[in-house]
Amino acid sequence: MTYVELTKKDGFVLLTINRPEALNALNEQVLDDLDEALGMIDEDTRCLVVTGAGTKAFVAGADISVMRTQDRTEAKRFGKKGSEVFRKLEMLPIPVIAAVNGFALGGGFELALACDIRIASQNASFAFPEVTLGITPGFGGTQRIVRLVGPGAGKELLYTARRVKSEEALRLGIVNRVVPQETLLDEVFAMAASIAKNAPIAVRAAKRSVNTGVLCGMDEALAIELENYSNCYETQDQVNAMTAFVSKQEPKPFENK
Ligand code: DAK
Repeated sequence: MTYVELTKKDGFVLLTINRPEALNALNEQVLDDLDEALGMIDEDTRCLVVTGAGTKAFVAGADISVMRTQDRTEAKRFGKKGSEVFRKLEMLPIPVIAAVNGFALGGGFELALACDIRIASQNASFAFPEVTLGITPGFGGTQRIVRLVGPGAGKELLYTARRVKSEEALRLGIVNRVVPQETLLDEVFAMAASIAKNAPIAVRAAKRSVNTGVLCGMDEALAIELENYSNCYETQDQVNAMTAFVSKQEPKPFENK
């Protein structure tokens, strides 16, 4: 892969978009590499962290020099590719944390929105500049932002292209936490590690319940939760953890069984 690096950590994996000379902008090769990298996440991985190389940008958007030359057909194909890769990321069975270390603009904001959790550095900023370029977001941003912050706040960001700094992003609910850039990765790694030590079958079931249930009416969503919840029973991890609790023993590490 040319522009994406995967680094295995203890129980989780760090994925770095590595094209700092263009502030990690997304061209076809970056999207292909991202797709390939997501295909390499194995069953042992319990959490994924996504970040951008360097200290300036998470991802400064889709590559404008590529988009400038596209006609409507090519734009549709490029949008479809990005949309599918981001959906693949969103639908990974494991939690995904975006460590937003700088500009998250356009397609970069959309990439962060496809993750489950966003932690931002103090210098991070978010915007949809697409309408200043004569287009709209094309990698799922219009749909994910309104689901995250509601239609009123989401539409304001989409229509105005206003750049939101990390503290405002925190108030709007775009990010979960804001931390100094120097400690961003350490804090995100600590969160990834805390997820990784929990029962993987249960964590994945919780993600499935949220991702599927949020798109349904309440009755259907509760039925989905019930199914995912009851499927955790009779797993080795559930039996061992509850047995350890009632017998006041130290719980064993979870084995994903
Ligand atoms: N594309 C290509 N190159 C980019 C880039 C981008 N989005 N962002 C930055 N770069 C490049 C710059 O051209 C520059 O390259 P060189 O000139 O050194 O060769 C290098 O990165 C460093 O950038 P600057 O010199 O501009 O750095 P500054 O600190 O002065 O400014 C900046 C940083 C982030 C404020 C500025 O670079 C900037 O405004 N960048 C563009 C941000 C932006 O507008 N992003 C949103 C792009 S629109 C769709 C599919 C996808 C999308 C929409 C529709 N369909 C197919 C339907 C998504 C759209 C977008 O993402």
